[in-house]
Amino acid sequence: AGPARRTLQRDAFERTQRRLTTVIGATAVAAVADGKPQRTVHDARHGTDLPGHKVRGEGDKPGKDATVNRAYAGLGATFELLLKAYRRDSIDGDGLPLKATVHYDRDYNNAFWNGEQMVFGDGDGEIFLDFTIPIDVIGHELVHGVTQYTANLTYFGQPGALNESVSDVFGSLIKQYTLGQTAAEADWLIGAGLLAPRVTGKALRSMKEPGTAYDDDVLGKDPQPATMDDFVRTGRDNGGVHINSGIPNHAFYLAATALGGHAWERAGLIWYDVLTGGELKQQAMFADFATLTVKAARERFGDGEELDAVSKAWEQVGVRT
Ligand code: ASN
Ligand code: ZN
Repeated sequence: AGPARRTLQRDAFERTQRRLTTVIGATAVAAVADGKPQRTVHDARHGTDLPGHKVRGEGDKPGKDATVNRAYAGLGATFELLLKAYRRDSIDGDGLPLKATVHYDRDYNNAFWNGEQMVFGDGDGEIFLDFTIPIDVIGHELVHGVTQYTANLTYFGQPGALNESVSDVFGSLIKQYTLGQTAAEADWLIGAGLLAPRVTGKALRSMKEPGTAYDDDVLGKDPQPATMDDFVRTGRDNGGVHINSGIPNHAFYLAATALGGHAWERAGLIWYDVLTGGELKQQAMFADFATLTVKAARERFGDGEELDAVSKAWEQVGVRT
């Protein structure tokens, strides 16, 4: 078999072992994957040019800037969960170098994946603090990259809320994996530690109790529903992508806690199978996603407690499978 055919025959595991790393002239040099990330962190120095000035590369020792060090560690934790739990070699499954820019703009109250890299604001200190503080937020943003390379869920309405939810699910799993927590031990919050002291709240979102993350004069009340009875129809926020994500988030929480143990091992694997399995359409609705998780649970674990937990979880949030 020639190189092209061998490329086609590589399975996901082999891709993590062997990948193209450099092209010198016309010569492609294959290198054995080392199971390590290739991280670079840049500093925008409060400007908006990307990627900005490189301040830390892979293997470099920690520097003085805690924001840079947190970003570097968060990229590493995300890489590690993907590799160890799902045998995925980086965001694209093929060793994509992980790039992050910190200190983006001034008082910038967000973090995002721009299609190529991570960008973190420092927050304004009034509502939000530094967006590199919660490791689940770092993971959330990077998982937008995984979704982009796999199911590529359309960022509007229900498919958009699924896109958001997948980022919350794996963002939370990255935190749980890093802390070695079981489903029972996890806080199931997204963005704990991000809210400024004067804001009344605990986090950006709660997968355990959507709608209870904050209730504040400035931010208002957490608008997330936990079940379809409270589904929000709105044109804002791309059709409520950060609002209705509470429903699939809660379904994952229910399935994972019913199963117990490490959530990334069974519930997480089922969700990962759906995200990357090729059957999830870009325009998938909650019911489509739910049906595929039931199918994935059966294919992965047979007719057992995983299937039961996943089916019951969707039923509890009012999504028919
Ligand atoms: N932090 C936001 C998110 O990941 C930014 C965005 O892309 N809307 O959902
Ligand atoms: Zn997001």
